[in-house]
Amino acid sequence: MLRCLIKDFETRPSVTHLLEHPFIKQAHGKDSTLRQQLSSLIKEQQEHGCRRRTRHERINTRKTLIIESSPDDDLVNLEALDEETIISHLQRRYGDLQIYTYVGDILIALNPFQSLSIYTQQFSKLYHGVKRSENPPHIFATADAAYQSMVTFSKDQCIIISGESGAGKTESAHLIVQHLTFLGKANNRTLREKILQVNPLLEAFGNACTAINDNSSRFGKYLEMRFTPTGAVMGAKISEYLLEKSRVIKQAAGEKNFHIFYYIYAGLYHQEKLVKYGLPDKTPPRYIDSQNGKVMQDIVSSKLYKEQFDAIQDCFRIIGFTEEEVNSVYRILSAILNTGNIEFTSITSQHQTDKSEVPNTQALDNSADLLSIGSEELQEALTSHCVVTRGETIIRNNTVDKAIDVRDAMSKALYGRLFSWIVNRINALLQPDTNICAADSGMNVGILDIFGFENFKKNSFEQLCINIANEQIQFYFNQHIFALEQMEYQSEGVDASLVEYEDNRPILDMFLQKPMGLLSLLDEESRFPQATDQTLVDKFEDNLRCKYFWRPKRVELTFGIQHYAGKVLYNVHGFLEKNRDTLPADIVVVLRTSENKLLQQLFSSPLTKIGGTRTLNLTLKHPNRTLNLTLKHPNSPNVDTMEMMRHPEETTNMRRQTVSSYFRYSLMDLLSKMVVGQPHFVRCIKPNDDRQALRFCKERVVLQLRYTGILETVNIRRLGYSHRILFEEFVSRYYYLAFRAHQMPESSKENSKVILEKAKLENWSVGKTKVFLKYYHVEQLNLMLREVMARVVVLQAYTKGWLG
Ligand code: AD9
Ligand code: MG
Repeated sequence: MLRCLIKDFETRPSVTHLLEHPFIKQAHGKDSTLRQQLSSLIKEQQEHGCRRRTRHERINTRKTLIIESSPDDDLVNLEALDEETIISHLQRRYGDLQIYTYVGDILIALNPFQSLSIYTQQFSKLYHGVKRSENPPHIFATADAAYQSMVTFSKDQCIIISGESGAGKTESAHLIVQHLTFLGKANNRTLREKILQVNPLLEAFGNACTAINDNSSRFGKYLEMRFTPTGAVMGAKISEYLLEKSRVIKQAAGEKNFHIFYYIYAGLYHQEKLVKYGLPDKTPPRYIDSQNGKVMQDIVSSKLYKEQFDAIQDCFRIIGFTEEEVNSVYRILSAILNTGNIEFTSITSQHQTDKSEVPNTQALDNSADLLSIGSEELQEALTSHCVVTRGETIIRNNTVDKAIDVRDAMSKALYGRLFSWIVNRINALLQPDTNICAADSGMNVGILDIFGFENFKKNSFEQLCINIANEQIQFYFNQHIFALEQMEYQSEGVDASLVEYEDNRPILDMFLQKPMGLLSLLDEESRFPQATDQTLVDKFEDNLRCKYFWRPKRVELTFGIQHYAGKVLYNVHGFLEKNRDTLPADIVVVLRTSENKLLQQLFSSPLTKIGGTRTLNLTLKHPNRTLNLTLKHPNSPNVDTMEMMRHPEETTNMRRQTVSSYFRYSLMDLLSKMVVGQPHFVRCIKPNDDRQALRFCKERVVLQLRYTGILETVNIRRLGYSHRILFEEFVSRYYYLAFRAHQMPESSKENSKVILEKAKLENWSVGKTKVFLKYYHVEQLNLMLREVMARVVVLQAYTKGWLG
């Protein structure tokens, strides 16, 4: 028992829960060494917990860290709040390499486009359980705020990182995980190391070089880190969203395939194992050679790719994948590359027209061998298909074009399923250890890092999905910062100036509404075999009559959308096929015959059923805000069918599940995960489009500040109350600050005021049922509470005679 108490002291900054500890209540303990340990820990906590060293003391003791916090760390403290002042302020800070700035409790992160030495362990120590104003703004401070809030109030937290492509979301997510693993200092070092390997591994498979970002996330990721009630990290879980599978088979000019393909090709080349994996060593496989041969030299001569390959091997090993599993992964990746090299030619005979065949079977044989399936069966499934009419099965030939489509569909399916399998496997390997703590007694910090808003020269279905997801995140931000705020002030009769903001709900409705939203129209058109790109864009034009949609006059097959982040032109070429995302049943049947265990798993799921048409109501419940907001997206799929819908393309025998309906569901699923936690926002900003260090392009920054609502946020954070707590909760949480421990005062407005006055806070307000606080009040109250509690514990320890 004593040992457990000591662990609590070490891991948990707040000592509140210790008062309820049976050990404190009925002191007994025979082990004198442990008692001594406890007594010194209590003393230590007394020194560091009750009176932390001031900022100057710390700076003096750590001469290497020349860091200063100042009032202008927070835009809310600026005297003038006009756009020009805010921009100049951010520009000056950026010039001083102060890339982080607060807007109240929101963190703005300007991409430095250079390595900074502010993420070392020394900094981790500095941003650990201290008042935010003691240090300059930092991504670690946001992670620390989420962690402290989770531990103190035993509530789930959620860190939402947003910003356009290349703004720094993924880097920020890494840094948050790094700091959280530091804070959640589990005794289990291995677990910490495993968690740190997750991001690099997933990025190898899910990131790629685009025209905007060399390491662009091509999937959305929600990483939940799980902690014990005392704040020790105990596991992690990833949810992935909408991997851009089409990249496997084709990349836009100047872009590349997923990183892993280059890593594996370079790695196997240097290990002289290309032959073992059936890969050609003169010209690289077509899927990774978008520049017709030029890439070969880059891949094999790049030290980076080879090093990354070694690093990925380490990631697999540290996380706990078996050698057999890793080998299977390499075999499937090599099989995909070989599949891409399968060519078809057309043969016409008297009886059969437009039949395709594989003239050179080398790539086909390699692919079949790597997948442990029969080469002839694979060829059959690529060049023909079964049709069942009136109970009879007829075999029809595939044309060359059709065979190419089937080949590419197979590659995409293989990669998509492999990716999902890797995620599931990581989740299994990082599952919380229920020996440490019952699975349901832990708490989470979730970190959201999705693909950022994109606007290329040519935008397709993938950009549309990415940008809709960003609309949804922006909507969620608006709900928290503005809408809930305004509604609640009104209902509680609290005076606060209402702030105007750009509500993007109409745009989101235009996409998601049923039956006339853009995604529904796309689904409807995808069901007609005769539909073409032209009929699709005409359908959009006929039905989407709102100011956010337009059809440019002289540009064929194109439509424009006025997104919250700017205008984007989309080319509908290939929309229907991408949305249908069909994988012929013949291919599934062949792949299921594989002798490879991993492949069997990937294709073993039974044919899936489409989700129900129940309405999914989401309720935004902020821990401190009990006002509920219901987001209705009619006819969203039934929650229970979520797992079954992971692979929409298999629904051959039933109503077909399209990518867009799966995507719509994924968005709902993501939101439902996010709304259970208390949100913390990080807004990443890209200071220039040339990825240049220290270049601050005013126009680009202003634009991002405008469309993300940061300018309005400055106002509302200054004038408004970011925290509102029911009297009941407030009094029970903070009564120690004004009453004696045994008093248990009544949960009333009056007693809430007594506590606030006693704490000497200013500018708060009380409504009909709640206390309204500024973002900095909560921090001050918690710090005071921690100090008081530490004193109580020490006092009790003295009373029980442990320290005497
Ligand atoms: V995308 O939507 O996935 O295309 P992100 O994730 O917003 O995008 P990312 O984190 O990948 O952008 O950052 C782009 C590049 O900016 C990185 O590869 C780094 O070179 C650079 N970057 C971003 N943040 C930092 C940082 N804190 N320190 C140093 C950074 N470099
Ligand atoms: Mg990213």
